[in-house]
Amino acid sequence: MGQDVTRLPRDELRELQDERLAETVAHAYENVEFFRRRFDEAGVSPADVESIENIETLPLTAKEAFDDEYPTGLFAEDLAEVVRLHASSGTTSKPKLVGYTEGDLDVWATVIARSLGAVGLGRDDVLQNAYGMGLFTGGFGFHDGATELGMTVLPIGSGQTEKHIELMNDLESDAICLTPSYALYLAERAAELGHDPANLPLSVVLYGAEPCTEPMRDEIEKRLGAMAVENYGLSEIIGPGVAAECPQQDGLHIWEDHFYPEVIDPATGESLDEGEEGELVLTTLTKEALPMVRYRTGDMTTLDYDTCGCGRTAVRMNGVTGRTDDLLIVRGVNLYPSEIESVVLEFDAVAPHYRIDLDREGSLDRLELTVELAEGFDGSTGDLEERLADRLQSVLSFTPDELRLVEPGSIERTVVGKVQRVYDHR
Ligand code: DLL
Repeated sequence: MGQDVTRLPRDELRELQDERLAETVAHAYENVEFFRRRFDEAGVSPADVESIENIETLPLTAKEAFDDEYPTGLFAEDLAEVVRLHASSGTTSKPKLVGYTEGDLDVWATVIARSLGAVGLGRDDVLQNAYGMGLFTGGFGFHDGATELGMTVLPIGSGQTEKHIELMNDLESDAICLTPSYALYLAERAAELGHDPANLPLSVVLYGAEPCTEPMRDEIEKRLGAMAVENYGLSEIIGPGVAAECPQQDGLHIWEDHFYPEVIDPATGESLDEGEEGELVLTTLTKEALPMVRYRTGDMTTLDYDTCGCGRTAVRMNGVTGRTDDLLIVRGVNLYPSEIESVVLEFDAVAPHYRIDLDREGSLDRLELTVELAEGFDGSTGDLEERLADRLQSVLSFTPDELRLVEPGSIERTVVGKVQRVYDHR
């Protein structure tokens, strides 16, 4: 077996990245008019980019590029070379259309296989894929990666909860990949059907595609009686497979031989140091159909370059704490929904289901927080409301204008696609 690239001494990895960055920049410049124009405007020619040291001379790429260049203006290969398209649904804009060559699909399968292998999965294991099999990158991404690893894959997809539970029991499936909100729903549904969710055969739950705080992860582990590990990625870069947790559960390893990460201050675009929280910026190092240079993901995180407890040298990103566009500014207080989630889930008396509604009353913002009570709660709701409000005030210096505790099961569950917890009616 060749050397494991995720454990390379960092200077050796850097040499590989230097080489691949230069190739990517040349490829993007020669084949994508958008990049040629942007690099010319910034006064950088591909010949100037010899190593990662030069990366900051390159312009950042904003999400709007996908809209401006829709449908395939960002592609560096003809459609004849492109063997697959996926899309991420933009809520306000056109879908972001992303293309893959045969080579890109190989890379994708490699990085997902690596992510699955990092948690000990392999040929002898059965994976249930609960991500949507379609234009969304989650389903096909995991399918191809698990196949590459030689796992036995069940492409059930999203929304077929009973089928998942039935087949899981019959086949003694070891692992499932799904969104964190669907993981909780699966546990709930299994209980309704008379199973003890903690006794389902799963040993690994791979969750991703949505934010998930640590207390939410703890809930998933407790309810499903399995280790829950996080996966991260985005369509514009490749899909899932950009970064994955190992069993240390201490940050997600970015597969840096394919994706080069930076963290910037989202307001100024300045690069931040290791450990400082900011917006994750990614550059693809091996993509053919859709090379991306310094792409602003909109996801907030920090990077940690210390060698992980698992021995891998690959940099780790923290779980995404929020998106730059998730930031709620309510009466001058800056809040991320994830911060509210972390406080709410400290309370055993509530279930991990909540929603945030924002309204405007006159010139004032109004935030209403609705939280579900835990099954079997028989205490005083007035008292619980007060304790929740006090805790939010002391941790976040913020009290919702209205805090509502509702019966278990009354907040709608998301069975297909990504959960929405914030409703901005302003
Ligand atoms: O969600 C790819 C994916 C599929 C990742 C399955 C992991 C598992 P998009 O639909 O393009 O791709 O959405 C990408 O989702 O920029 C983040 O804001 C969010 N996201 C993805 N993974 C995580 C995560 C897929 N682990 C956008 N934690 C990203 C928080 C995540 N947010």
